Amino acid sequence: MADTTKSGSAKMAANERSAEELKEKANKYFKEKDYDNAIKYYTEALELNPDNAIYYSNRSLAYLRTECYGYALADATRALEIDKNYIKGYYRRATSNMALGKFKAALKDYETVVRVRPNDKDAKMKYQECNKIVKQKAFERAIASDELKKSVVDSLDIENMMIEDDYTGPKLEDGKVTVKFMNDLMEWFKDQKKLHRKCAYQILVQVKDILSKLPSLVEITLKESEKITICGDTHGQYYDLLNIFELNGLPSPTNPYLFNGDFVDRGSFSVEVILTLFGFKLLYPDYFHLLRGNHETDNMNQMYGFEGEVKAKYTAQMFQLFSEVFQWLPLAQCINSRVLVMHGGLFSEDGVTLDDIRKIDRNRQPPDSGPMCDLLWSDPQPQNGRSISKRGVSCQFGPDVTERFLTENKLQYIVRSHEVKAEGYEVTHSGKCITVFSAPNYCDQMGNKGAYIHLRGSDLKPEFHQFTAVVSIFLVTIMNFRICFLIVLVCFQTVDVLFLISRWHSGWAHTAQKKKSHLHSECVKYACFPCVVQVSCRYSFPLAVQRLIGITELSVVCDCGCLPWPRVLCCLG
Ligand SMILES: [Mn+2]
Repeated sequence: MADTTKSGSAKMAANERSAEELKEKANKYFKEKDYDNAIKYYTEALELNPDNAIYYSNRSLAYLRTECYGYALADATRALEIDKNYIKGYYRRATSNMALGKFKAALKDYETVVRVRPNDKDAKMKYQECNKIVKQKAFERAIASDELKKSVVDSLDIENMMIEDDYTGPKLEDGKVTVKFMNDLMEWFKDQKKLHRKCAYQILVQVKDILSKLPSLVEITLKESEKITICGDTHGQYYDLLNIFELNGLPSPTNPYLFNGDFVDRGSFSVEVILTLFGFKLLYPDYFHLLRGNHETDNMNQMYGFEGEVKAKYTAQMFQLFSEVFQWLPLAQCINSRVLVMHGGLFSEDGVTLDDIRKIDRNRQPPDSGPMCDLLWSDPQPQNGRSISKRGVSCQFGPDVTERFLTENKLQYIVRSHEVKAEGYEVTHSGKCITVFSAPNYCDQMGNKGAYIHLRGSDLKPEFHQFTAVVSIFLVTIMNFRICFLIVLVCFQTVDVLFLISRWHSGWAHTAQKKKSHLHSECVKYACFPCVVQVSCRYSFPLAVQRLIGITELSVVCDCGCLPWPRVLCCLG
């Protein structure tokens, strides 16, 4: 008996040692930003030593980096179950909750940290930032009920908006989108010029009208000889969108398209992407189709850049109108009663029918659960059954779930988007669940291909076409903003000197300097170069100076929570 205990504890000690080695290995991968391998080795370490809070906390951070917020939250929670005094665990859990938009839960964790470490200034700052958001949300909710049903459209006087004489860009012809307008618009946007706000409003009002007349489930029929192109996420990558049209031809009645959601956020040219897509919707309402993605929602737009971009390029009021239009985007599309297309995937429960989709009252922000949420958020998984979502929203569904759904609804297969794939597409569930993603080199760093699918009326067989990223936003931006760059850089240098001079007395310089120290190099990973400059500026300049040199709102991605959450925006002046 004594012997077995002894060898048992010896084995445990050996396990702990090898677990430590695995953790070290994982940490190394993490440092190299190879998060998938980091997760792999943290997981192996946890198999050997499942009661180590640090391993869970580290894996949680790796999950945060890969945006698997559901898993990150679970790991942080587990770390705290093991060791409730583990401060990092609270930080991780708070960050996960922030990312999931659960600000109250995050606040509670920051509260704990502040209580335990009353002298930790960093914790205090995060607590205050979070508290501000919670209060702001409460305020928004309080005023929201009064404004219910009131549309921005009612408060606009588009007819009487003046187009200044010096505006040489495209204009709608007699208030209508034409082929010429679309061609001019794409050229105009290509040169990074701004469409006049009157034209933007005209497009939005008209497209809202068209979309609101569509059912939540759009059904189309392709004749034998006809073909449709299905594209996945485009995420504000305007030059890649133009490349799709270059490779596959411009939209037309003989070249119909379906764009499967996530047009905006992340990329710097979301306004250009969405206005171009809306323009084509107006031009060919029956041959150009748009479905809603999880990023055509207020929460996502607030966190991932679109709201900031619209405010910078136009106004907050215009963002409100975008939001109204997004709420009318259909949720799914059925082709020849055989192929079902949606952004996310299938449902958290069996038994959902096409009729249930038709009946969804979609003119709203998606709820936290239920069919509407699932259509926008779920992901397929290789194993049978369902599991909790890595994202922390909706679920993951297995091949058996897909099979049952297809049989019950007499369908052949589903096409969805929502996940970046190295090849731009992926065929899973024995060919019954297809993913298509059309944002190559996603976030300027994933190195993935983009793809689109051709579907012909004759056989409905998916035909995949891949493409690579045209030109990095980095280069385009450098070319177009090089002068602004220099100015900003010079200003930045100057301010740094100013810091030195004014350190002894200036209040704002002190605060700014302190904040600056929270800028981690990691934070700028989603930002392109001008953003990096802006990020620095945001921390260095008082607001008035920021406005003066035309820096717009910008925050950064940071797991350490140095800012509540990213509003990445590349926009100088
Ligand atoms: Mn998505």
